[in-house]
Amino acid sequence: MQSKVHNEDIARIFEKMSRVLSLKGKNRFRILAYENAARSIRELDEDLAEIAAQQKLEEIAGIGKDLAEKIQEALRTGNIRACEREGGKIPDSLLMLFEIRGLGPKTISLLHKKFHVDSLDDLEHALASDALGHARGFGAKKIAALRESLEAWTASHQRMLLGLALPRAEELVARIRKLPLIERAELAGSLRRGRETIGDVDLLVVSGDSPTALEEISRLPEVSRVLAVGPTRATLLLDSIQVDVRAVASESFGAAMQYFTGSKKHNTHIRAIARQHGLKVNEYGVFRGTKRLGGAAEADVYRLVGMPLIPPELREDRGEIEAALKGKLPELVQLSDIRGELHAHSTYSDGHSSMLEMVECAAAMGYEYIALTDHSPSQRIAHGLDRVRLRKKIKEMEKLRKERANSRLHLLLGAEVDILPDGRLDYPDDVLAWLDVVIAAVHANFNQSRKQMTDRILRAIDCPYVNVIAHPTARLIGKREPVEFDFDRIVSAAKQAGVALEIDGSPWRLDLNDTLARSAAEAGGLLSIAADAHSTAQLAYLRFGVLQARRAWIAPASVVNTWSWETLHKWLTARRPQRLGRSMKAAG
Ligand code: DGT
Ligand code: CA
Ligand code: CA
Repeated sequence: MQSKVHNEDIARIFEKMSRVLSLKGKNRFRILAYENAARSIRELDEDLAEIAAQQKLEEIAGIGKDLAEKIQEALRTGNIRACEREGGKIPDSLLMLFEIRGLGPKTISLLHKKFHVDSLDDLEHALASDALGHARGFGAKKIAALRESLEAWTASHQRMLLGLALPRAEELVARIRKLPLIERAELAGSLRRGRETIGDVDLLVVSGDSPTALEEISRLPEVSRVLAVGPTRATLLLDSIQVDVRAVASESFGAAMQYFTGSKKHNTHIRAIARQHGLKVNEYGVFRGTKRLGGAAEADVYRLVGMPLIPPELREDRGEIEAALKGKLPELVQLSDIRGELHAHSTYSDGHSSMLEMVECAAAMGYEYIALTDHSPSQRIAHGLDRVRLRKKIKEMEKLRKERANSRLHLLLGAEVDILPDGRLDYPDDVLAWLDVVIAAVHANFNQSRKQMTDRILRAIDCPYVNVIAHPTARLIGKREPVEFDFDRIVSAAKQAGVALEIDGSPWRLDLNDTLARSAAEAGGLLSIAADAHSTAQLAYLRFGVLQARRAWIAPASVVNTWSWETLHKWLTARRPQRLGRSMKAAG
């Protein structure tokens, strides 16, 4: 039987096709069609198989009759014959060169034909030697830029985003738990600690018959390749995600969880403390000499070395062990503390779900409030709203409020407003006054000097309508470096003004990151944990924000969206001239 074909598999086939066609110098529109199809498949939240079953493939942006048929074929057979034929003898390793920023089809062709560059490794060698130096189009500057692109690519591709890996890993664990031979299955490693990127997934299982259980796990349809399988350990691939599965004995399960959750530095420190007590801690248990003192539960390990269980997100040896020994572990914010969402998009700007859909989903999640914060006009590609379209959105929101008068969910009219290069906001004050929630963000001109950027954000914080600075450093993990500014000054100004700094839960952002969020909270600043959702499904990104907040030692009290509606409402309106709700009439 054909194992399950994922959206990403099909997106890759189309992406490959666009690259093959461009290398061959084929028709630009065909190339674009495949490129667009790959992109729009990657943006889907629903399974292509489900969409196909409902005969709705052609409703996807960029998918016509021809591509819909190709998707059907891929879903049935796992590949597309026409694409394989077209790809023919072109090695995948050559196509990988398209991943490198600054390399297009012409340069790749040239590298291939003249310098026999067929892979990233070849490229690295070519860039290191001076072979290219004499060729046209390869000046010193270009070569330096390519070296940098290659390095960036390598760094980001050795690790994978938590937000993409965690749901896949959880799917696998859920499946494994259903196997009759499995008694327990849990995720460990950096994934359990909630690190923003992970090297591989670590998974522990307990079974009365480990060798057979591991064989069965290796044959699950989620598994795309088995790299190794033995009596106590299997190494598997879920697409490009590597999974280390280890079978452990029931009486060692807690010790193994402690060991394989890491981090290495945390464990080393714990073992040093154990030695001071004359104990030995390893993945099998806690021992005095040969006498085993415990290890079935993870808490055993911590108890025996004299401290309470330390939450996995803190286990980085950043002071958590000292805190635990003193009985001073922080109270950490939990997903269940979150009462609402202050950063979400609708189809008014670049979201994929309508306002109504977003609102219904937020209500189903049990939220007390949601702000729909579509973009301001400077974000043209994201369909930022001008006054006219903002008025239309306000009308629709008023209608929704009336229809849902009995719901406990408060609908807030928001906007994610660009902070322009000089620090002014992208809406004038009279428009800002229409809004219940203003989140301000840097979306362009990232390369300003540290001083310019600091002044720019300080000015935005000064604006009395601003409630939150969204994704303050504007980084995209592996793609865009954080912007530079005087973080301490921003934190202190935000604190003074009562402006929250965001922890954006989008897997590509996670911004503020754990260390910055921790120093903001330690300085007494307010934080907002947000999903930055562009669809109903993405409202769940909030959990990745919560994980970062926990890694940042953050307590619920400093997170504005753990507050009750009454408290939040007071905070939102504290700085501004008008009262909340008045805005509606003014805009009418
Ligand atoms: P990753 O996969 O790079 O994102 O990071 P981790 O922390 O998941 O590291 P990984 O997968 O190499 O190993 C999982 C955990 O197992 C790690 O956090 C600590 C533990 N561990 C693995 N190898 C060693 C080791 O040689 N010494 C010690 N003390 N612990 C180890
Ligand atoms: Ca790992
Ligand atoms: Ca591992």
